[in-house]
Order: sequence, then structure tokens, then C-alpha cells
Amino acid sequence: MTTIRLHSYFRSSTSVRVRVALALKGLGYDYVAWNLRADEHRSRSYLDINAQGFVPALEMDGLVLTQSLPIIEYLDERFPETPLLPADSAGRARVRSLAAMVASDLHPLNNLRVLRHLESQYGADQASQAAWFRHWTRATLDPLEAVLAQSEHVGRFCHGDQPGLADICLFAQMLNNRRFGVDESAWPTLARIHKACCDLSAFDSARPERQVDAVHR
Ligand SMILES: N[C@@H](CCC(=O)N[C@@H](CS)C(=O)NCC(=O)O)C(=O)O
Repeated sequence: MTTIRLHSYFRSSTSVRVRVALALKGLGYDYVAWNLRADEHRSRSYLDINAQGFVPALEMDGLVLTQSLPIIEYLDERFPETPLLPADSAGRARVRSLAAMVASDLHPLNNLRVLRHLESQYGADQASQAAWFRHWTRATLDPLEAVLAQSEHVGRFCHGDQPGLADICLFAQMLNNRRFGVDESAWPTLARIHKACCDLSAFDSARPERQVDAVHR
């Protein structure tokens, strides 16, 4: 069995995504913590691992993999049991589209470096940053709720009754939402799917508070 090393930060939602995928695949790994609040991800030693200075990064098979969604797809191809994408092309396109709504359109606007830039360049205080976060979260989760609420493909999870890539992205985002006081009452379908994820140990084990570095608050 290959050795896997995950570079992570307990509160990072993109790290949550990869932790869930590893757990769903039943893969053990070494956890290497980088404290984003202390700017450890900007250190020379971390930039040598990921030039973008983002967690997560995953080392395995002699590779250093970056970007959470490509990492998850690599794991899915490498360990095809318990697939995280549907077997058919149309299903895969649908699930990737749902995942991209969160991963490409929502998360980047609310990343730590963006919130810090709002503060340092535009004087945005904590309350303004939280309002920014909530605004851009609603801008994606309102249409995501609309899409899922009327979709014939939705089951217990975003696509049928098995958890996959879209659920992983949604789960991680919903955890983040709670830190910023996002009102989720307009998203009953998202809340139901999030609850279904929470009920699975693979998702539960990936929660920030379950990680060894959760002491850095
Ligand atoms: N697109 C990347 C984004 C990774 C990312 O933004 N990670 C955040 C933590 S959730 C980070 O390292 N932020 C550091 C910063 O903003 O300075 C991925 O999906 O892996």
C-alpha cells in the first residue's frame, strides 16, 4: 500500500474535501499541519511543496498533487471502489458542474487571502468580511438549491443515494457557512443533503474539530 501524506489545515474547507474523499476510500494517511493563521503556508518550505501556497497538497505515488478537485479525481481513478463520480458521462458532467459551483464560483471569493486583502486594502472589519462572505455564499447556494430542489437525479445525496464529489464540496462549504453566520433556512434541500453527509462517519471524521491541529484557533 502506498504511503499518503496530506498537507492540511484543520479549518480549511478544501482540506475537508480531501479528508472526506480519503475517508470514503478507506485510506489512511500521515497528516502534516500548516497553520494558515500563522502564515506557515507562505513559508519557503511549504512553497516548495505547493508554489501557490494553498492547502491541501497530497503526496503519494512519488507525486505532489495540488488542487482539491484534481486530487479527489486522482484518488477516484487510483482507488475506483466506492466511486465518487457516476459511471455515465452525463452524470459525471452533472456532478462536476455542481461541484464547480461551489469550488470555482463560491469558495475562491471567500478564501482567507481575499478576506485579508479586503481588510488590508479596503479597511473591511470582521463584520464587513462576514457580510461579504454571506453575500457570495448566497449568490451560489440560492441557485444550487433551485437546481437540486427540482432535479430528478437528487436522492439522499446530490446525485442518487451514494455520496460523491458534489456532496463533498457542499459539506465542506456548509461547515464554513456556520463560522460566518450564514442563514441556511432558504436551502432545505442543501440542509437535508448536508445532514445525510453528517450521518456518515467518513464525513464526520473530516470535520475541523476532529483534526490534530484543531488546537490552533
Ligand atoms: N482551488 C484550490 C484552493 C485551495 C485553497 O484556497 N485553500 C485555502 C484553504 S481552504 C488556502 O490555502 N488559503 C490560503 C490563503 O488564502 O492564504 C483547491 O481547491 O485546492
